[in-house]
This record gives sequence, structure tokens and C-alpha cells, in this order.
Amino acid sequence: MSARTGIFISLEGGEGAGKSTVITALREALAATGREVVLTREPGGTPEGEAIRALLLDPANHLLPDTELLLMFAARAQLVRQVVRPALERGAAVISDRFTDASFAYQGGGRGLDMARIAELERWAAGLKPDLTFLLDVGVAQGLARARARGGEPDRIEREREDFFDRVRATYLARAAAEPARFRVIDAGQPAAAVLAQVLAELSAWLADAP
Ligand code: Z5A
Repeated sequence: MSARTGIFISLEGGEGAGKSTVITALREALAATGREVVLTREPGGTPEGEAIRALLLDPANHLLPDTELLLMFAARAQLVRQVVRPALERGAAVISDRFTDASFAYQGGGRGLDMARIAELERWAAGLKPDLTFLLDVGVAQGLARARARGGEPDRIEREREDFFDRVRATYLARAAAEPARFRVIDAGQPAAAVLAQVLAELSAWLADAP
């Protein structure tokens, strides 16, 4: 990969953590620094990745865990090469609604797939990590209640049982504890205004320290 001058920020969390609202505020804060801001999401973010997303989330599909993992990384390979790397090389700030940590949390923690195999895919298919990751952490019951209150039909992954989401949350928290320099864990059980204020304070502190 050629030299990158941009910054890569990801947002992670379980169901109903509030990523959507936070992303809008992050985009505004980064745009105010004069940088180009590129927003993307996973799975998806390219036309091909969005087609893979539809396949992944359609409750009519009975995907095996390995198939699900490989499709997540297929969409990611396309996104990294077509969107993320070119943007970072231009010096943009890239904000991704989820990235590889989600594969460790959902397919590794939730489905029980081998973490070493996911790490191998991370090196090959993704080949980069975010510089900064916000983990919006909310209790599983509280997050699911928010997601249900929003209405609409649950997708294929949202239909999982609560113990699946307990494992997802525990894996996210373990990853954050293992990489404290990259992760900022935010208590997303607070009112939205408090969550936003904490995220924006962490962002300015990080930008002030960034090389
Ligand atoms: N997935 C995977 O398995 N492996 C991978 O590698 C990747 C993803 C990349 C799609 O992701 C699914 O793919 C996802 C993980 C899996 N599966 N699930 N389940 P997604 O990010 O597109 O879908 P999501 O996680 O289901 O998004 P979400 O539920 O929309 O979460 P959110 O964006 O964090 O929530 P929100 O829409 O901002 O907020 C939810 C509601 O709560 C909404 O009505 C808000 O107004 C409300 N809300 C938000 N914050 C608050 C606070 N603080 N207080 C009160 N109410 C609030």
C-alpha cells in the first residue's frame, strides 16, 4: 500500500447502540477541520458490497457460518480497494459504520468461528485497521429494546437469540481491552446527548495527539 495521509475511524457496537446518530456528528466535526470526509458502512459501501449485504441480511437465506464470514470479507475486500485505501491516500477522513472488529465479534464471538482464521482474513482481505475505533457499548436487553422500538422487520442477524448478542458484546469488550490505544469505549446506555458529547470530546483529544 502506498503512503496514507488520511485517518480511518470505525464505529462498532451491538444492536441499537446508536451508531447512526454518532456518525452524523463525527462527520460534521471532521469536516470542520477542513478534511474531506468519506462515510461508508459494512457490510456494503460499494454497489457490489451492497448486493452482498442484501444476501447476508435477507432472512430467507440460510447461510452457513463460514459462508457468512467469507461474504463479510468479500464485501470488505471490495470496499477497502475501491473506497477506503484511495480515500486515505488522498488524505481524507474515512468513517466506517463497522469494520473488521464486527467480524471478530459476530462471526467469532457470536457464531464461534476460529479467531485465528478471522485474523488471517483480516491480513489478506482487509490489510488495514482503523486508526481509531469507537465502541458504543450498551446492555443487550436495552439495545434490543431500542432496535425493536424503531420498528420494521428484523433482518437475518437481528433474529438471533439474546445469548448470541451477549457473546458479541463480550468479544467487543475483550478486543477493546486488548487494544486500548485504538479503542474508545463509550457508555451508550446514556441519553443520546451525553453519548455524543463523550464521542466528540474523545475525538478532539485524539486529533490533538495524532501525529
Ligand atoms: N455484521 C457482522 O455480522 N459481521 C461483520 O463483519 C459486519 C457486520 C461488518 C448489519 O449491520 C449487520 O451485520 C449487523 C452486524 C452484522 N447485525 N446485526 N444485527 P448494521 O450496522 O447495518 O445494523 P445494526 O447494527 O443492526 O444497526 P442498528 O441497529 O441500526 O444500530 P445503530 O445504528 O447503532 O442504531 P441507531 O439506528 O442509531 O439507533 C437505534 C434506535 O435507538 C433508534 O431509534 C435511535 O433513535 C435510538 N437511540 C440511539 N441512541 C439512543 C440513546 N442514547 N438513547 C435512547 N435511544 C437511542
